[in-house]
Amino acid sequence: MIIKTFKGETETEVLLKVREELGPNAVVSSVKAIKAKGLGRLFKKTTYEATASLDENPPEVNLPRRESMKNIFKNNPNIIFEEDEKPAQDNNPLADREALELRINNLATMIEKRIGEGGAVKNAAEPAQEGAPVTDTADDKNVSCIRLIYNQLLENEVDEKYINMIVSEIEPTLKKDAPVENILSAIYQKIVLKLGKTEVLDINRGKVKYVFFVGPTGVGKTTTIAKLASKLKLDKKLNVALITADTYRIAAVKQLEVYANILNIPLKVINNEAEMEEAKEDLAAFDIVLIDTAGRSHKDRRQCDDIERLINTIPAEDREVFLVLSVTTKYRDLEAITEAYSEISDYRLIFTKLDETMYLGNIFNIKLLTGAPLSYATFGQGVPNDISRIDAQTIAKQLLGGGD
Ligand SMILES: Nc1nc2c(ncn2[C@@H]2O[C@H](COP(=O)(O)OP(=O)(O)O)[C@@H](O)[C@H]2O)c(=O)[nH]1
Ligand SMILES: [Mg+2]
Repeated sequence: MIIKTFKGETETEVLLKVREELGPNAVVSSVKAIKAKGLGRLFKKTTYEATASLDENPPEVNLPRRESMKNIFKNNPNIIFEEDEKPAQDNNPLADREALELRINNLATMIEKRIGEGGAVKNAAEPAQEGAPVTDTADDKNVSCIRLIYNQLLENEVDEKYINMIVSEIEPTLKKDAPVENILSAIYQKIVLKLGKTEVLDINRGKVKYVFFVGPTGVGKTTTIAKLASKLKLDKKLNVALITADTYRIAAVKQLEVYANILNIPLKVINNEAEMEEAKEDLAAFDIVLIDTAGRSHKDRRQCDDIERLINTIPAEDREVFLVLSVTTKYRDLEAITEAYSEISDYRLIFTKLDETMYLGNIFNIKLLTGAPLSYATFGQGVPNDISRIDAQTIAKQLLGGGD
């Protein structure tokens, strides 16, 4: 059992420190306001102190491999917002040559080992067609290497049509008997380029102010809003407000209310576009407003129209829209969902629940299907830390099986 005291200037700050250091299983036993004593009290602010404990041997809930996915994303270099001070993230997603080469070499070693074990050759051996020319062994090696990578991508749930697309794009560029590294590198680079540049929230003052989160129920919209609101308020010291249009379930409003209270930021509940206009007036002085929507059935066209109308109360240049999807949803269902949201223009993609699967193919599939920019990945229920910018190289490496 770990027992620790945490100090901070506000109650929220202290509670977030507890969360950050001890994680979501921490139990807070007390929070005290500490008033400065003597003459100092005239100048010093009240501070807060919380005592929290954590049982280090809780019942096992996470599969070890799940935990590793979480670690992979936690360790990503992470700029969560576009800002004035920092240079925008490198435009060339393949810029970091050294890191790239290291990754390719590791993957190539793995693949060479598998080819050595004969697994690939067996996989690649298709029933010989009658009269087909006997391919030479050099070609065989290219084919078996590609076949192995093909299977790897398939296993990671990349849709077959996209694997075929990649393979057909790189095949003509390969020399006979190409080294495994070259084939792998070509595929890796294709994947990274197709994943494209990640686009996160731009918090340059005076830019986007209204940020909508849309998507099916239960994917993690509200939790994601809480994570971002917390970072915007506590790390970036911005004036954040929340709006929820998810009034269909009382619990949904309550859930956001809890976060609004912890963060000490206003929450407006709206039932229609007229109330949205009112909320806009009330929140005119805020830097950024995050808007939660109901995860209505994408099977109901009318409900999607509602969301569209709500979004259109804000001029395009003042808003950003994020479509939130869970990476654990089946690709066929994701196809139907994105189809239903296709009328909503210019959205970016957030993928949630990366901690619940080892197979990230959907991120690639949906990126190619929609053409929308990728933005955030979330990998746990922890507010605010289980979120990061999607890193194309990390995803590409995972898809090629470099995670283990
Ligand atoms: N494992 C996991 N659970 C998450 C993640 N994001 C949200 N959740 C959980 O998913 C459930 C639904 O989240 P919620 O934010 O209410 O979804 P919403 O209906 O889209 O607003 C809650 O139990 C969240 O704690 C994530 O990244 N990983
Ligand atoms: Mg919600």
